[in-house]
Amino acid sequence: MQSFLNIQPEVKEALENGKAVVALESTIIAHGMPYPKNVETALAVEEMVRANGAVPATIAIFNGKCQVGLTKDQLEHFGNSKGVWKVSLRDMPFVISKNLFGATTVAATMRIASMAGIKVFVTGGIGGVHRGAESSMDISADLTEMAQTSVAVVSAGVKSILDIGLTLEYLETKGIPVISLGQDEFPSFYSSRSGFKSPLRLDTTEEIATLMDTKWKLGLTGSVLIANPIPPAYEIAAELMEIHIKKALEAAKANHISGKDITPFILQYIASHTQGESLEANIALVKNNAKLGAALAVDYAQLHRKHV
Ligand code: PSU
Ligand code: MN
Repeated sequence: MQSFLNIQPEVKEALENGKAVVALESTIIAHGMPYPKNVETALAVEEMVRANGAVPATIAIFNGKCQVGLTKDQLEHFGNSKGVWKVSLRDMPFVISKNLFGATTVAATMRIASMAGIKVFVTGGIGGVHRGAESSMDISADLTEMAQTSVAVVSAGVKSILDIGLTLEYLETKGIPVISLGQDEFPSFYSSRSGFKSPLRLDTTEEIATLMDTKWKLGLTGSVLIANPIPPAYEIAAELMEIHIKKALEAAKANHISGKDITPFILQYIASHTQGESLEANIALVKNNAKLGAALAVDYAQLHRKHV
């Protein structure tokens, strides 16, 4: 496995010394936001992780290697080139064996983070059960990966392009604790509300770190999903987003978009039909998640050192 992994020296040193490290995904850079905002955001998110006491490790597949920690030039490459694959678990063996370049989804990023020994991962929104999944069977590999890989995922909840109710059911089936920070309602990415009660609520990163530590010490493998509500100043009303989402879903159907292209298509459609407002919200919430993820990684590292 080591021959497939390439861990940047700073990240390696931090991991060897039990310091806090936060994994970050690259699909959000290559396929989730337009250039150059995507690269600016990726750098700002890394800076936010550092400012809060942890070492950032952005993960991608670079020339067939699972790269843990990217240089500025590598980030630029992922943000600004056309031939970058969107890599979920299914695509990993192909992209790696062909020495290609791939931006990793939540599922693939978690897996590579786990190979490297990283326990906290920050993203914007996870993939989940799509609307209409009862006939399309479109369920993201992010969920099955969260069922088995022991890396905590910090998100802003689940975007309502998905069926939030069914996604929460699936997470329950797979034994994944879902924690909303500081509120009883589960947030829905652009909005702090979703209409669904959060399965769990915790108010501090210390409590979340203790829950992670307890879960994994019990031998319960798999993720913990942390839902961090978007900062109020950037919220977009759920009713307003629903109009755009409905149109995006119709456009996806009309254009015969299928499989792995559905999520990026819908995200891009919404971004281009909301005059950039959704992009600004997206950037703000990812930074907010990076701050929380770094604090969580610091608490988890401290707890883990004490208990070893
Ligand atoms: N949801 C978002 N933003 C994103 C994604 C999902 O709000 O950028 C990306 C993530 O990389 C996620 C992936 O892991 O899409 C899920 O794709 P799929 O539904 O094809 O599994
Ligand atoms: Mn899918």
